[in-house]
Amino acid sequence: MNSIQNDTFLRTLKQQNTSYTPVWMMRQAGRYLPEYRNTRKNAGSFLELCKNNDFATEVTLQPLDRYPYLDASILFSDILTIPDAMGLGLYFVEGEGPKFERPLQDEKEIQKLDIPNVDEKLHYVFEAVRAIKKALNQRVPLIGFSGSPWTLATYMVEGKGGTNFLNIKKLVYSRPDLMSHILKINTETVTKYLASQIEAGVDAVMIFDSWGGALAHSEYERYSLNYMKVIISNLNLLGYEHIPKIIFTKGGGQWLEAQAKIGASAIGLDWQTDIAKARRIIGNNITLQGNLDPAILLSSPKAIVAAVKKVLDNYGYGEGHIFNLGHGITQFTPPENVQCMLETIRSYSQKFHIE
Ligand code: 1CP
Repeated sequence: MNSIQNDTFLRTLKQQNTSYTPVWMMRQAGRYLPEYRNTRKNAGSFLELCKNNDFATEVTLQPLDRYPYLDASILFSDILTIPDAMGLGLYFVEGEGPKFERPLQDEKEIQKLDIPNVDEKLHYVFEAVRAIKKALNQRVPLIGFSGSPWTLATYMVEGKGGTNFLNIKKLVYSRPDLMSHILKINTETVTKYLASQIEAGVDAVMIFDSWGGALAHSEYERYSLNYMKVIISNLNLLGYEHIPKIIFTKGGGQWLEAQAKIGASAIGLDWQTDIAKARRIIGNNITLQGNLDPAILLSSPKAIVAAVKKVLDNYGYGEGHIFNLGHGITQFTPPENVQCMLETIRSYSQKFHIE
């Protein structure tokens, strides 16, 4: 049962025929949009935007209202809602990004870490999904998401973003037992979190492994990929085989063979990865999502048109490509440059879909 009006994104996740390449952008609701900054001011804080259904719905729909050529929406929330629900105390300092009041700093705290009551502590997320689905009125699909167990752990141990990951890597190399305790708890929690988002109505889920690329080559599968694999298997066992699952490891372009084996419907690529080579490695049974450098959107329409065409040319003919940025859109992006990117994708991509 799928009565979504624009199902191009969902069809591409199943490698089915479409007449153009669908697109959405990581962080498409955010600070580059004046209407977002305005709503955020009214809400008072970022967390209030996430916790209040009306605000979360408003900002989720803002990019879709501005850009009719977007083919998917993404739940407005954050990956850090999970450690917050675990009691770590998420807060934001203006201009400094997210922080935790109680990061995991010693063995005792790590041993005490437990799976939270997701439906109770994160009910505001599932309510937001229901409210957004209603407001979307089947225009485009809604993507639900979570951080990967490893990426969540980086924030839980480091206590904030923007570090060089030395605390967590010390734990990896000196106390793998404690590391695996955290990752197992995160895996159970993420499974439950995504299952409840699906029950609330999301049409696809994405696991953001934003910091998987911080791991050494020899440690990526053990500390990040394998736990994403467990989440996908768990969701399938719970009866959600039909829900497409996207994984994205930032800095993960050298591990594509391994990523292709965990049962994901799509693999996200950052801008450092060659999408043509990725397609040769992965084949045509898994969709690729990406991978324009978000910094190109700071340049001129001429440069943007050329760069967008290059990504589409490099993927080449046939189905199975969802256009996206290689990471989140930056807050300094002029909104009209996004329009230029979207128009180019819509017009130029059609030739790649003629049977
Ligand atoms: O208004 C503000 O000041 C808040 C900025 C902001 C926004 C708009 C944060 C804080 N989170 C979000 C929303 C958000 N975060 C979305 C929703 C909507 C959308 O895409 O349109 C999503 C999917 C996320 C996911 C997220 N949060 C990730 C994974 C994706 C990625 O970018 O790698 C990560 C790593 C976070 C942590 C986080 N939350 C916020 C910030 C600034 C950060 C990054 C912190 C760091 O530097 O490590």
